[in-house]
Amino acid sequence: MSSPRFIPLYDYHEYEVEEMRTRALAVYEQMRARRTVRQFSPRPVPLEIIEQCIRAATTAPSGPNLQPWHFVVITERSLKHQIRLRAEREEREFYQRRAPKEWLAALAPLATDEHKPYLETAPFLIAIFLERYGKLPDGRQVKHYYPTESVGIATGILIAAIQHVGLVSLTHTPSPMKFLNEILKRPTNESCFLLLVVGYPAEDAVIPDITRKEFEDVCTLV
Ligand code: IYR
Repeated sequence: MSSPRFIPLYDYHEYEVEEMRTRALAVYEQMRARRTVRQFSPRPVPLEIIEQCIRAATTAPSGPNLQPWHFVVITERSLKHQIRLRAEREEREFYQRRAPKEWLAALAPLATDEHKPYLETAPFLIAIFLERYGKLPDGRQVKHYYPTESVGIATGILIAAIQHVGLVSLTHTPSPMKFLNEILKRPTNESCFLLLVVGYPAEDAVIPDITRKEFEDVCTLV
């Protein structure tokens, strides 16, 4: 085992409190404007923008820095078509049979159903895979710690980055998502965590008239 190596915290930047206040408000205003969108424009988005957002996501903290994620960027028409067909098949099962009544009741304000046209309309689908364990070149397995939390944090950063560049996203979780391993040829140590749909909103996009909880109800100072 080599001994741990430390270097100075070279990229840290401190701001004056007044500047912090401005920045805290700005980040809130920006995140507050984020809404999950289900109607996408087919307008193309430069790939480099998406790649840069994914680079931001890959800076996420992870259980002993094992970075247990893999991002698959899907642009190819036929792949999107296959994904839509398979997702809609799972969703049909979900809405017609699998979903408990309470779940359907919780989803009612969103008016979602098994039809997922946006899986083909949006310019990008990003399948975020979670590596349940790592694999060394010689085939040995590496245990991963807190992979769900790690990939969840990376996904949060990705969603924030997409908002920051002026695009919209939809977090989509057809369940089960195993078909994505098949279609995208991902190895068995990976499970799809989330399918993120990304692009510009359709010009006539609408969003459900729902609200966020009050700050006081979700934050306690002790
Ligand atoms: N996966 C289904 C159902 C669904 C589930 C949750 I949790 C949502 O927040 C929204 C929808 C679908 O995509 O329709």
